[in-house]
Amino acid sequence: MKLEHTALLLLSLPAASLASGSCTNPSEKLPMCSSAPPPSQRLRKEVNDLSSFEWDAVVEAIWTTKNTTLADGRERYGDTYKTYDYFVLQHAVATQDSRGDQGHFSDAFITFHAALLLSFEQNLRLVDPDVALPYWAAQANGDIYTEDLVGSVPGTGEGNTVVDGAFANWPVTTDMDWESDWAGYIQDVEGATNGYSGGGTPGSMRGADNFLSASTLTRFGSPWSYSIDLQDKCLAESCWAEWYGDCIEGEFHSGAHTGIGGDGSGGAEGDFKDVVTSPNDPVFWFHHANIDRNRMLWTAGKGEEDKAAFYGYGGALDKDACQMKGYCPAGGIELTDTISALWPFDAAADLGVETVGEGGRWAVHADVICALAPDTAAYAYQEPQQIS
Ligand SMILES: *[C@@H]1O[C@H](CO)[C@@H](O)[C@H](O)[C@H]1NC(C)=O
Ligand SMILES: [Cu+2]
Repeated sequence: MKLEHTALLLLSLPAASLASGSCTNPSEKLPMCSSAPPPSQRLRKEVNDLSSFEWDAVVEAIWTTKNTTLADGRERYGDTYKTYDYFVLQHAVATQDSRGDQGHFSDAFITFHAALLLSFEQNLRLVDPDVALPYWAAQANGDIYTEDLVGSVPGTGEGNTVVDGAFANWPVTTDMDWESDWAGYIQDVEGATNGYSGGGTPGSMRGADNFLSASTLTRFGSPWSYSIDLQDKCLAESCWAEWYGDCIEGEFHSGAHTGIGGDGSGGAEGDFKDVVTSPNDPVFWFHHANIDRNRMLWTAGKGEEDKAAFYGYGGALDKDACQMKGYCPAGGIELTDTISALWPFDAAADLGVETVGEGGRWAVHADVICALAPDTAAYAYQEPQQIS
């Protein structure tokens, strides 16, 4: 079954009415983790709050991961260095798991993306230890589509390619050799096979249904922002299913992808709209960091009882969060399951956390809720200073 970001906008589920302080975890009982608070937390700031020096450092580090090969990067930055495309494909494989999407349209959306962002940020910090991933609060008075920031939407180059901004002419890989360069990252997972090996045009690092063939970042859509009321509404939601399924999905998350990415002709989707490879557009990181910030804000507002119930994270039993009834993946999204096991996160090396998962290596969903909590993560979000 193919799900698109668009499809989700059309859905509106009836809001379940659970009183606050009453989240239960329907999938399993787990002891709450005992992660110690970190000695200090680096600050993830709103893009408009970075000094130009800080923003330039972020941009430079992102470009460096795009431009530096795996071999050169390992030599310069150490054995855990990854190229930018590694993260694009880790995301792609999550979406094409034979059990169903391991990163979208279920409770696992938040945990998968929080892990992906942290791994990406840690990789940037190998290149430049002073950077932290910024977020984009996406309010109308915080315009990001500028020459200084992420450039125009729609793209103003030929075929709506993005030719201005910090990521002007950003390369999207169109000569990928999946078998020789990437297939080796796929793990053996019982009951799961990988369905990703490339895009709609041969060699393209895009989704199989996307016939966009441009070799640089393309945006067909229009500027997108949300009203702060939407954020407030989400923060007031009770438990995981209501918060994610009824509030964060739809306008908040998919609205940006669909609105900015847009559609071209002949089956071409803008890069940010392609649910398989949307990290091809660097705005991905800033948008998803804002969603992760909302996770932090929302959980910080909850009591100990809800925390002990993992805020009602319900995995496959959480039919409200599995937006399309009957869509839930056939496995992989319970608290103690490895996050996107076909191409997983190494808890220590990629995320800097200890996992409660079996075997002690791959991060599980519970780790995000425990070890990447407001008081346990190595990072925290600074509230927006410039925009409201
Ligand atoms: C990366 O390569 C692009 C050309 O594709 C170039 O414009 C940019 O300056 C390079 N940046 C870094 C940090 O290597
Ligand atoms: Cu995604």
